[in-house]
Amino acid sequence: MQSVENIAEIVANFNCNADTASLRNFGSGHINDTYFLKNIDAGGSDYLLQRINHHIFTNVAALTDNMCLVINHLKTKVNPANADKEVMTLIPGRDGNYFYRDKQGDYWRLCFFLSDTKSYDVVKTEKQAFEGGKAFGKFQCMLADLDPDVLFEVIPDFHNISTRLASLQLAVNHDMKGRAASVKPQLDYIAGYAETMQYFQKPQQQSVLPKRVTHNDTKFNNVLLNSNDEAQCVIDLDTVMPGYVAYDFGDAIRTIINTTVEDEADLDKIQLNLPLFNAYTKGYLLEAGRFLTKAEANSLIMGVLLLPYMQAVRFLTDHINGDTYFKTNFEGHNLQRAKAQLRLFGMLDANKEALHQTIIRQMENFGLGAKLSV
Ligand code: GN1
Ligand code: MG
Repeated sequence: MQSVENIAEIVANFNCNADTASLRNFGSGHINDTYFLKNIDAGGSDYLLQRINHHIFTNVAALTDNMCLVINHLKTKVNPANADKEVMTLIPGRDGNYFYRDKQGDYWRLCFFLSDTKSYDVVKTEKQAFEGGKAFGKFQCMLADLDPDVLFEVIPDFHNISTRLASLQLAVNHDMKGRAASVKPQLDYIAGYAETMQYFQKPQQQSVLPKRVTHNDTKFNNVLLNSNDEAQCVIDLDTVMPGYVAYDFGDAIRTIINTTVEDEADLDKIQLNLPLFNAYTKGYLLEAGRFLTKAEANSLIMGVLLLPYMQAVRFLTDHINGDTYFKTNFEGHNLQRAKAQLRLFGMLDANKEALHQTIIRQMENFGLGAKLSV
């Protein structure tokens, strides 16, 4: 485990009852470091401690303001009796801030751990997928009346594929590690779809698609299900900022429809699980159908294609740059991730008509076609 030598200093700065001896690694994030801490009092709530990667999240104060705004808004929308179970709760530091900067310059936050919850890297059942869809749909729905302009853009152009492609080209031009030539097949493949994938950057789309408060990291493991596999809480609010709903739909589908993990080495194991796609879409539209416009509903399929494509571009860029952004477990990990995401993208692209029809059919099942505002 990566040691936290100054754990006593950090914990002393939060109003908490954490047992520092119980510290252990938690979760599988690629950016922040997350730790679990037990409560000293048996029966008291346990904690999650996170070191916020301030090389990537360069304005931790503004990011924290975003999180607080969103958390407070969500807590007004859920049943007050369950608010602390359905919405994450940040614990203030002794100075009243919801983060603490230690003597080494690292940034930390603490929140309550939600007991009896589960998260899944790979979805197994239609119930899990349906509940995940409901959770992310409800999340968007509860935030639909929050003005996105009040939120700080935590990472500018986060889901702007034009910018991501430009960063890939820059990495190739610099070729710091001499890796560009060996990934020519992947670069050529990406280039072949560059024009089509810039759909959300086109003025005709931007003029009809509303910017909303979106999560921007809707991997399935960012929704906590309870012990009965029912949706309980959406977590990882670092990247909550203005965006298009199709980004969140697409990123969730990227992890749900894939029969295997994001970084699968054996590309033939990557298959599309269509019943899970159907179930997620059903759960999502059940909630998001309350506010989606017709243009947004029609754009969902482009999100499904874009997110794995963009993820491949990002992983490949990091591989060429020498693995400076995403945490890696072995040499070539980012390349393996990029190849897996490209295989997934290819399969989604080949099935896009059928997937789009599924979305339309689900909308009609709920009578949403008529209800959608234009
Ligand atoms: C990163 O750290 P984690 O796993 O929550 C990344 C996401 C990617 C994801 C890929 C700030 O999220 O954008 O989709 O890895 N977060 C950031 O698994 O770049
Ligand atoms: Mg994240």
